[in-house]
Amino acid sequence: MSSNSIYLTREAAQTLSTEILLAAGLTPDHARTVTGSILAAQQDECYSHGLYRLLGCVQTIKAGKIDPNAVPVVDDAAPGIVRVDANYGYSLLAFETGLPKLVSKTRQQGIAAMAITRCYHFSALWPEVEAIAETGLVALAFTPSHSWVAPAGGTKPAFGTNPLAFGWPRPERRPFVFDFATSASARGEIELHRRAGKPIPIGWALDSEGRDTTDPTEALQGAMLTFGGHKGSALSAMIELLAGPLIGDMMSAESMVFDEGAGVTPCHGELIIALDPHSFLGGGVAENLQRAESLFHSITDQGARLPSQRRYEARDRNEALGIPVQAELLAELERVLAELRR
Ligand code: NDP
Ligand code: PYC
Repeated sequence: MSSNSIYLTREAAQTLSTEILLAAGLTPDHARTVTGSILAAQQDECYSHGLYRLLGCVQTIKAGKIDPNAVPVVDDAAPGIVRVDANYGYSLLAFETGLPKLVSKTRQQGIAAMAITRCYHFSALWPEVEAIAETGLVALAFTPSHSWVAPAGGTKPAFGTNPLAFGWPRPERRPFVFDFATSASARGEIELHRRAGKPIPIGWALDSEGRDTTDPTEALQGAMLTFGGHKGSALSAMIELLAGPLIGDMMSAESMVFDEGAGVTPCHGELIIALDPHSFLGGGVAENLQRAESLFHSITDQGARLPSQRRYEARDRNEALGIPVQAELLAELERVLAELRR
């Protein structure tokens, strides 16, 4: 939490987010699911996908491309596949609608996948893999975005920021979860640096001439870079393919064309894969999950931390304190709500 931040009660933050989204025109179900994701991110201090995203939601709804009334349609496509057509609404209601079928198919088959298609997607993926891992399943999630990221060795955008998230169930503990963009940073993180007037580290992006830059505005106009050079580049390509052609939806470059310069939240698909340890292991689940714990201990016992540890600590701290929000952002959101009501 930064020095110019204050705490809102959970109810106040929920009311503010819900009222903005309803006033912008979303249905109550979309407003509820979008608010759920945004507040989870804000409470866990994942600010690039927290309350600040409401500004992008309002801009996206005003631009008139998203269907604010979209009702997701579930298709039981195959024994191990559920498809959810978001019908050009936000991804989050589609995820909520398809999740019970994904979980039941995974328990029946041992492995199942959910393809969400034709969705507007702005959110962090960890709430999704964490929710699946909380049911005792292992989960992976992938999504493209807009082509903002250059391949390793190139200078022109070809990939999205393409996040990859993983969740693993732990006995008596919150799941082991990681979730990161395959670009060196999420685009939202660069936008937050721009808003704060702060430089970005070298290695995050190139300017439009293909030179290293620390200027967030130049970075947003140029090309972002993948993390880990060719490794992040290959993972990013994999995500384009898995959550694009494999499920019949747009890759990041196609989603950018579909945007027609509106500059709103990307529209594309998302792929979620779930695996049931019981089907793989029969009676040996407890013993094998215990073996996984020894891996986690080998990390933490030497003073390193697990991914999500910071997030879970923030969640617990803010459970008592409230939802942290920067004073300037809060004022901006209140102005946006007042304008929407005018
Ligand atoms: P980060 O680079 O901040 O990395 C996030 C992951 O790495 C978290 O799991 C984090 O755990 C873990 N981590 C960070 N530091 C350490 C450390 N020292 N030791 C161990 N683990 C560590 O995230 P990004 O900026 O790449 O992505 C942020 C978010 O943006 C993600 O939630 C992603 O889903 C979202 N995103 C969404 C997109 C979309 O199209 N919808 C596109 C791109 C990104 P912890 O949280 O505990 O710090
Ligand atoms: O931060 O890169 C990002 C992002 C893209 C779409 C949603 N978040």
